[in-house]
Amino acid sequence: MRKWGGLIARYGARLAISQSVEPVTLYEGDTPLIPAPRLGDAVVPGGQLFLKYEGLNPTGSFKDRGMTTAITQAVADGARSVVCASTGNTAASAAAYAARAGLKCIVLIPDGKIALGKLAGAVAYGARVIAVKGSFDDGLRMVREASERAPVALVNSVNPARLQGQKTAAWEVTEQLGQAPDWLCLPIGNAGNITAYWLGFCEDEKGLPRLLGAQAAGAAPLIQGKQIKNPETRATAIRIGNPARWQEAVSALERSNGHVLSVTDDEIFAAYHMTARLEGIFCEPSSAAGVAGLIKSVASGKVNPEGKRFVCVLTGHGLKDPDSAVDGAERPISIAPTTAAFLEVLGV
Ligand code: AN7
Repeated sequence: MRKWGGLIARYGARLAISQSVEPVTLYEGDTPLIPAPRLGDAVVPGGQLFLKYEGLNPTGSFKDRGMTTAITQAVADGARSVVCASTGNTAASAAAYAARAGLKCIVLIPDGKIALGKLAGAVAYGARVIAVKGSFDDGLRMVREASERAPVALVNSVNPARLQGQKTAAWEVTEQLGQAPDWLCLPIGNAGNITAYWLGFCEDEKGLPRLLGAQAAGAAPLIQGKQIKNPETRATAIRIGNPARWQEAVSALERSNGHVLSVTDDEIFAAYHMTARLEGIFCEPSSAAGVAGLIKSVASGKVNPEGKRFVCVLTGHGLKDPDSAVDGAERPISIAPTTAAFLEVLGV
């Protein structure tokens, strides 16, 4: 029987965190890299497309990779409480790992701007959830300042232990594909994940992909070259106007000879539906931003797909955001409980 004990058990000293305590783990990581031939035909003709399905982590997003290391480090440091600001997934993940470790968890979310499945997670795992009348960026400023004055550990990706866990996704991609892909495509919000992937690929020394980063058009500080005061997008996970790891992201994009662009909400949702309907893989809208960015880059000629291998990172599960899935979709028709009524629907 193959044993999986989570990321810290697997990678040990390759993760620069304290090794002095038992890992706090929910057996995160080891997510599948799924070939996507039908989506690939549509998106990268002449190339090959794979989806790294991070929605299959224990709380439904890639955040669990960084949370096993951040919460383990917090325990090693003697913390009793952890805090974060979050557009939702970090909150749910922090809440789960804090519960696992017996720590208190307090999360700040932007009031009214978080998907239902993420709020449900944070509440279910017993976090104290506080809604801020402002953006994620306001929340992050508040927890940064508060964690300097109060005895609480900050577990946002400004915490270096987070990147230590998240970089493992790059190692898995290279191992699963047999080599690094030509392009790795992902959404950019607070820019922790792109920073962590680049760190992982560089440390691994098994080849470097070019990075393709996508931001939502209404929350695209990297493309506009300035902070966005009131970021707006229906992809609420990446509704961020002042990314904490902005400089690291810019540097990773440059060094990888990558490409960064913005995609509209309509483009994000088109990619979201294509991924689900062509491959049966349901991700949340923000995750589809990476796919949308790839579609747009191929269409504009920035990326030539011929003979190339592409990995799109699907950062979160579609069930995180049920409203986005059903909004605007046709409602199920309602019929009498008879076979005759059903046959009529079938047109027989
Ligand atoms: C599904 O949970 O920032 O660029 O507070 O949930 O590393 O921020 C989430 C971000 C992409 C962007 N996809 O990653 C939070 C939060 C999903 C996300 C991102 C997020 P980063």
